[in-house]
Amino acid sequence: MPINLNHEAQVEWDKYLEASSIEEQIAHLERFVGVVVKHKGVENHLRMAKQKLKRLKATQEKMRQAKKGSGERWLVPKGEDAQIAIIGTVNAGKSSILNSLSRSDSAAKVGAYPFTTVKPEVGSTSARGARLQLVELPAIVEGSVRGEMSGKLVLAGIRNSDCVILAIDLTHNPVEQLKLILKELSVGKIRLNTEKPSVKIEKVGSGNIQVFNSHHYEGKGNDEITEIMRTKGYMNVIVRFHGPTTVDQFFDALDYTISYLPAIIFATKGDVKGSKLNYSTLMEYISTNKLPLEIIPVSSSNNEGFDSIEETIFNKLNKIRVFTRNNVGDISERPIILDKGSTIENAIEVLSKKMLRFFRFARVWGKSAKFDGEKIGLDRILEDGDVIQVFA
Ligand SMILES: Nc1nc2c(ncn2[C@@H]2O[C@H](COP(=O)(O)OP(=O)(O)O)[C@@H](O)[C@H]2O)c(=O)[nH]1
Ligand SMILES: [Mg+2]
Repeated sequence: MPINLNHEAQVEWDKYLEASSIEEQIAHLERFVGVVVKHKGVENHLRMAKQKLKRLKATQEKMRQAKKGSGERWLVPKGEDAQIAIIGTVNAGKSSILNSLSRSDSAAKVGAYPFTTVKPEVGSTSARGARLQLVELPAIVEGSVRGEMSGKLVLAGIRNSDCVILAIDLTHNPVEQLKLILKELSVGKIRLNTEKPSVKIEKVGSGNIQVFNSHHYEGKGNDEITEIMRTKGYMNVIVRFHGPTTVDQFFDALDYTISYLPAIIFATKGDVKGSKLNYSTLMEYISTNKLPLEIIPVSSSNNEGFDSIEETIFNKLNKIRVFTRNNVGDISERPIILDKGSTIENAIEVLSKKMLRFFRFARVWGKSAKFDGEKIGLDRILEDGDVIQVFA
């Protein structure tokens, strides 16, 4: 053990040697690399530490993959442009929604008794060419987050999706169902229709905790920010606020395990007597509590409320559909699916990387075009429904 380490680095090194788990070893090695004062005498030591760190991280990743393979066996792999999870309490009408939305014949069986769905049921539909995979997950119950009724897998299934349909049964206690689901999801670190906090955190080698734009922070200022970061174990980081941030949002920003997902409530069984009253009770609860949730009333029995619902779902995804046109003017049936704000360069990357190398110009029709067939370069931002033709 070299004796020319600075005190802080020595402490971290000792803790690394005593650590009992791979996570702890990684944490202390990372801190060691961050705090060590560099000079010729420690060069070899530092190199060795970095190599160990690399190996430990590789091992950790392997363990993580192995766990995924065994623990979450029934996660439905994403096979389409987007995956939509249908969730709700027992008998809420999830399978019926899946059936009403699905275009395939292999739709789910609907049972008139609880606990029908013990593993996901899968269907599919499309929204102007974009393929939506529908996954009905087993019911959410009190204690899902602790693992009741395969709850851990249900939550993993939700996190794996791109959008959530929340089935709420209008024939009894809709507010209780919503509260239960939101509680389980909140403890399970899933946030619905919530923007990610406007905070960027960047780990750096040294320099303690540096805060920028703290006027956006709605708590008690710089000292509080630094204090919170310290108690969470952060040492050398740059914290940058990009917009208004409450204390709760700041805590969320420090937690990388939180999932943010778009969601829509489907209020089911609207044909049943008494459902209208329950519907207004639910609406009132949502508006009084300013919940960022919209409700679509549906009836699977009467097939009501499902008109152009695929468009509504697609619009929640923050994605755009871009169609391609060939040299004889035919337009593709299937669009390329891109994140909102994508450019024509992003579209071509999906089509063919080779094409990008030989790109000369493109033409565009649709919302982003100033006129039909406008000639554009790589940086044009595309809009949903645009048609492009690429010349290479
Ligand atoms: N009247 C009526 N009954 C419905 C409707 N949707 C579902 N149900 C009934 O509610 C029960 C549970 O439906 P299901 O879709 O299996 O719920 P899941 O357990 O959430 O999948 C079944 O008896 C369905 O026939 C609806 O729109 N109207
Ligand atoms: Mg079901």
